[in-house]
Amino acid sequence: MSDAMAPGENDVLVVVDIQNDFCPAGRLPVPYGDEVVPIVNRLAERFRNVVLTQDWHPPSHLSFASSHPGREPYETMTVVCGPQVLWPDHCVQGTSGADFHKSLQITHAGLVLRKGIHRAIDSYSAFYENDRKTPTGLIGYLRERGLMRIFLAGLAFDFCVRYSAEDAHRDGFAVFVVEDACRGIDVDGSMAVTRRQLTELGIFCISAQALA
Ligand code: VGL
Ligand code: ZN
Repeated sequence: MSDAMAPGENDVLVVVDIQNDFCPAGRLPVPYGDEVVPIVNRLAERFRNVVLTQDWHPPSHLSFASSHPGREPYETMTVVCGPQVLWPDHCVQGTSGADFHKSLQITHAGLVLRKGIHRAIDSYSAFYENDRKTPTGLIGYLRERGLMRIFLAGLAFDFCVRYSAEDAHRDGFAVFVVEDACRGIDVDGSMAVTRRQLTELGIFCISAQALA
C-alpha cells in the first residue's frame, strides 16, 4: 500500500492557499487553518514536485461583500457564472494577509501560482476560474512536466481544495486529497457536501500517513 502511494517522479503536491488571511487571525479565517502548516511542511518533504497556490485578488474584487452595497459577508449572491458566496475582503494583492503563513517552509516548490487575479470573476480552483472554463495555466504546466498524479493539501477543504480536486479529476488526472492536511470553512453545510461530492466522483481522500 505505502509503496503504491509513495510519491514519485510523476506526482505533484499542490499546496492550496496557506496564507495569513485564511489563518485564525486573518480576514477570512478558516478554523484551525494554521494547524496544517507543520503537517504540510512535512508532507512536502516527500515530494520532488511541489506547486504552491496563492489567492491574489485586486481591491474591490467581485467576491468581496464590500463590493456589493447592502450585502454582508457569507451571504450568497447570483453572479454571471452562478451562485457566489460573498467573502470578507481577503488576500488583496501585495498585503500581508496575502502572504504565505510565515512558518510555511517549502523552499523546493517549483511554482507559485496566483489565482483570483481578475476583478470580475472568482477563482477557487487552482486550474480554472469559477466559470470552470478560463484556465489559470496550471494544467498546461503539469502536462508539460509529465506530472499525472495530483495530491492536494491546504485551505479551504470545502472551497479551493474541493474545486481544484473536481477540475483536475475532470481533466483526467488521478487526484488524491490529503484530508488531514486540509481544514475547511463550512458555509451552510459545505463540508458535508464536499465529502459527498468527492466520494461520488471517486476522488480519494487519504491521510498524510499513507504517504509516509
Ligand atoms: C478561498 C474563499 C475565498 C479558499 C479563497 O482558498 O478556499 N475561499 N477565496
Ligand atoms: Zn478568494
